Amino acid sequence: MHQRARFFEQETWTAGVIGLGYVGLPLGVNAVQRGLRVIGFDTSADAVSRLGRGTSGVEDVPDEALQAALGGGLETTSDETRLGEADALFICVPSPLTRHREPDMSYIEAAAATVSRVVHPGMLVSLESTTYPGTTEELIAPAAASGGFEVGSDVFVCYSPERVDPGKGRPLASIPKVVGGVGEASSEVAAAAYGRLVDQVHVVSSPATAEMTKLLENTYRAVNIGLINEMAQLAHRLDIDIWEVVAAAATKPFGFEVFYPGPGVGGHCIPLDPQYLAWRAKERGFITRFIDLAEDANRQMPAYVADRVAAVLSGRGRSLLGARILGIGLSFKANIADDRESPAADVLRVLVDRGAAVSVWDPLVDVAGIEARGFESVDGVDGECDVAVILTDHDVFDYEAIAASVPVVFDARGAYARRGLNADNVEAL
Ligand code: SAJ
Repeated sequence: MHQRARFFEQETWTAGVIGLGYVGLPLGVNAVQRGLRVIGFDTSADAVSRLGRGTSGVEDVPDEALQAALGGGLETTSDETRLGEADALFICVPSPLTRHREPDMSYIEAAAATVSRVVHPGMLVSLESTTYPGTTEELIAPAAASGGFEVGSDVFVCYSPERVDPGKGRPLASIPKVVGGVGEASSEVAAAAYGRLVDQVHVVSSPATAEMTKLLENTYRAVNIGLINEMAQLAHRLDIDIWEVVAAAATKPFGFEVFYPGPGVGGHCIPLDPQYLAWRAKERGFITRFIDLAEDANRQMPAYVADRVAAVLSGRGRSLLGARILGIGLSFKANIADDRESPAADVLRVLVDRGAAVSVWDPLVDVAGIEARGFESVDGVDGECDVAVILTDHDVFDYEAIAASVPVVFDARGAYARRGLNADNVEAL
């Protein structure tokens, strides 16, 4: 075994985490729980001081877990020079899209610049942010090599995609980790380091293979969600209940994974990640038709849901113009508070643009977040609405009480069908 791999396997080393968001913070807290020292770095001084006071702000890291980590070896800082004390750096920064839906590499580039300033002999540098194949070799390896170091002997570089499933409370250490190093030695060193963080490490032959692995995982989801959204529209046209069809198909014990139709695709992964692959493919003159088709299918769902709501109202002699609509659920998926890239917000904006008066009830999203989007926030069914629209099916809602309190419900999430609930004033996607 490479002597540096043995160090990571056997010694108590220091991890440096760049980016303390929904990926970096869980990684840092987990590393402390696994007996390591952690220097958590973020460019946001506010985030650093909030975390230093023991307030997580990240759904999957309870304040208590953060506070225990702070007492057990986690330090948070906005002073990047502190990262020079780390034996391994884990880059967990955002990889969003620009306004033109192209990769915004500014965060990864900034992290690479930090690496070039703090890297020292023996350091492992791992990129975890979702990105197009080639990023680690083209951006991270040169940064780690700056100062004349050689990757694979003086320093070690790999890519290891983050795998989080927000809101499910799945322990990070239980999620297998894919690792691809720049050369054999980097793979060995990275596998040893990650072997201290998670229970199962799967080594692949290159960083690009690992980068592509992550994009396959999330493109698979985007394409299958696009498929079921198209199937839902077809089923409605054929007067077939798609929720009944999905429940029936789900009885197949092999060869079928359940995906549900909905008002669109939100979050900071599924709507964005496939575009990183599509962009790199286009650079190589390859058109990723499935990615483009899924993007079309998913991005037109908010308008489709608004059309269905308009049809429900016109069936009751009402038009959207002046209709009072209660949007139930704002976050981008059930049982979490995160409303970033939320399709629920897209549906509500279409309804407002078409003349409806909209209020929003989501007990998981703070009122300020709802009002910042220009929606009135309510804390229940006030009975005054013409239609209630289920946009995010949190478990906390009493769906039977909702149906009993409003004239009609449009259920864009199959909340009633999936809970075996019946109400004759509920229409579903
Ligand atoms: N959605 C549907 N129908 C489905 C599944 C999801 O409409 O059948 C919608 C959701 O409502 C949501 C969006 O798609 O708006 C994304 O849903 P998601 O379940 O993929 O949730 P994320 O983005 O928080 O987490 C995903 C991870 N989820 C799962 O593996 C279940 C995974 O794809 C990645 O580990 C993670 O993004 C990431 O960070 O890349």
